[in-house]
Amino acid sequence: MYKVRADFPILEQQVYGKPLVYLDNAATTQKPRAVIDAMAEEYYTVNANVHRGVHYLSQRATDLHEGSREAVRQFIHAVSTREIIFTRGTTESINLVAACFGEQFMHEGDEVIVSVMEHHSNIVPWQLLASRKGIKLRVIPMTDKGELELEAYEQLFNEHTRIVSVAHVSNVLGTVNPVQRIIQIAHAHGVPVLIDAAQSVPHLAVDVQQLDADFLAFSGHKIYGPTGIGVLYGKEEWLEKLPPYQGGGEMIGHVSFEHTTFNELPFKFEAGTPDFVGTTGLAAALHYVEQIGIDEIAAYETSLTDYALQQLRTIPDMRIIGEAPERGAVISFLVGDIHPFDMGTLLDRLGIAVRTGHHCAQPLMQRLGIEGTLRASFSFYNTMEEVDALVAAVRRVSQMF
Ligand code: C6P
Repeated sequence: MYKVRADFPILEQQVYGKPLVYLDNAATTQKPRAVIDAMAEEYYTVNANVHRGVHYLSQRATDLHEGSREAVRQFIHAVSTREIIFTRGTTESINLVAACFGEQFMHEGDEVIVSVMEHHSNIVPWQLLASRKGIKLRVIPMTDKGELELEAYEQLFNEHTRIVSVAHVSNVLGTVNPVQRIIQIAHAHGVPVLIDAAQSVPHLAVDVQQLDADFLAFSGHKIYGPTGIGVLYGKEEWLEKLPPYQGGGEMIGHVSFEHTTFNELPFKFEAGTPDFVGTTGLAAALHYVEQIGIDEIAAYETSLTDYALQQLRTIPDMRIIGEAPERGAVISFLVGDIHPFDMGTLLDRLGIAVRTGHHCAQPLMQRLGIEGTLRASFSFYNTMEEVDALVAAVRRVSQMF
């Protein structure tokens, strides 16, 4: 795996005279040359607006853009490219479902089920809908180890339940939630499910058909692609029933002042000029990941995470936040009563980039009774030596307090 590091020039640098140890991959991943080059190449040689021109460059740009949609379809095993909507990222994808599904299928008193470990982007869009339409949020609780309580989840269903929206992998606890089971239970009640796959698609194989997910959202920048591009997968039967998200060019069939018709899927949900260079970058990133192999990535990152957990636990007063057995490449921790921000700032001076704070999951922090954590999150380009550097630095900093 170590040979891939050469593909990421940014990792070669030093910060404060120390080798950079980048362990903030859950926030965003670094970009391989293949992604940067594919985007630069498009700007240098192809750039033209898509779906609009009869001219050569526009047709080439359109082919690239639609080819990228096909690459996404293959990567998550969707049935059709009609089910792949390009968005700005996970946040916009979830907002789209909350707005459009909410508009069509939810009325005052109806309920959405989310979990206590959701990122704000899977809470606030539903709260906005609540303030517009008077719907209610119901919350799946979790154990102290950070596992969702499935019996309590089943109890939340009633005749008002319209949709379930849960994270596949927690960006704080690392817990891999049993989404297949969560979907089965929802479907047994006739309720569709949206999966927030921001932290799963980059790290483990995701097959929307096998999961039987109704909607699934992820971000390009967390899977080695560019910022500003993301995906909403939706089953065609659902997408057909939803109203458009935004109005503008691209999403229309015919416009007159008297009556406007809308474009077919997936364009109905893609108003305005799309980020067609971003989609090229995303496709290059997915191709890059496929070349390494998502199962190889999962296995390597698991060994890295297991090793890090084992080593971190040798530090006195270490508290790992999130002890679910099924976990991804994310470790949250606290040491004694050292404030995460203080520890994070000192780790930074030693070249170690981790995230500190509430990680956009304040209700989860409230459940845990803490204000925030330190969080190390891994990628396949991280090494065991970098884990050693993290552990040595945490030990050193904790001795200073
Ligand atoms: N979490 C983190 O450091 P966007 O910002 O749209 O690309 O992704 C939002 C999002 C949604 N769900 C989950 C589970 C996430 O982890 C994130 C992004 C980053 O944890 C930035 S706050």
